Amino acid sequence: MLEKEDIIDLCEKVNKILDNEPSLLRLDDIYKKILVVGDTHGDYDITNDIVQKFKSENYDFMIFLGDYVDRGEKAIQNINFLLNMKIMEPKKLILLRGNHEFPSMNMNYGFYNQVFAYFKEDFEEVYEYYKRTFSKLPYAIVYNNILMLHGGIPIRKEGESYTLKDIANIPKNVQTLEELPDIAQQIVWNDPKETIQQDEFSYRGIGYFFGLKSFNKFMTKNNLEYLIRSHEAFLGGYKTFFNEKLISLFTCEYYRRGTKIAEIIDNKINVIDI
Ligand SMILES: [Mn+2]
Repeated sequence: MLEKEDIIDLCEKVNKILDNEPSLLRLDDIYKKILVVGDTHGDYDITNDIVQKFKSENYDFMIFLGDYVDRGEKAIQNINFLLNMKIMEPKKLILLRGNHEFPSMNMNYGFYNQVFAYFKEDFEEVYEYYKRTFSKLPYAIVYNNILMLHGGIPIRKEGESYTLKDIANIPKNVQTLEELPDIAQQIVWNDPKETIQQDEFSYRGIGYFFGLKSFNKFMTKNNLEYLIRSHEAFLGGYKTFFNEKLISLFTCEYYRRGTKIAEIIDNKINVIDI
């Protein structure tokens, strides 16, 4: 049985680690064997399977692309397990922020209610700790010519593309979606779309769809070749876009559309089963 004090202790320990991580991380190429994981949305069982695979097959590094809570039933277990892993392996695990690591989402998609059901009279205090920890998660990571983030590349409506430096300059500790700068909102919400060239407003009501031209412009400007992202549940657990330069992964069972992860070995990306 978890107590309020356990969550406070867990979050405070993780916060100390996350406070040293910038909004944009750069992964050293001394790491040769990397796992990349899409949305897990409270699917603790699959997260556990992935961590076992990571250990038994001697991967060097593991990146989760966000959306740890909401939707699935075991969200408290899932996030606690990942935060514990982060404390044990701070240099081998990166947890990026997804669009569900925000209070307005948690209030509507399950996590807030799960925290209430479990912690009863302590729930507000417990939720405050999770909320603060979520605000310290980084937004993106670069490994050689591969960029990884939750939703999509950010679109600048006028002038030049955003740069990696702009991503690096996103302030940390912003707790709500409403206070988040546009570039960071887009990173956690945007989606690729093959049938447009540039970009258009998203049906989601927040963020944009981006097409091939906008994608190429951003990638060229930043000397990048591949983008690995999550955020959408495609049949089979993954989908590629833009001549296979964008790989979209989804890793939880919630929608029953299939689960996939990716491995990067010697800078080559393979989509694999889990
Ligand atoms: Mn998402």
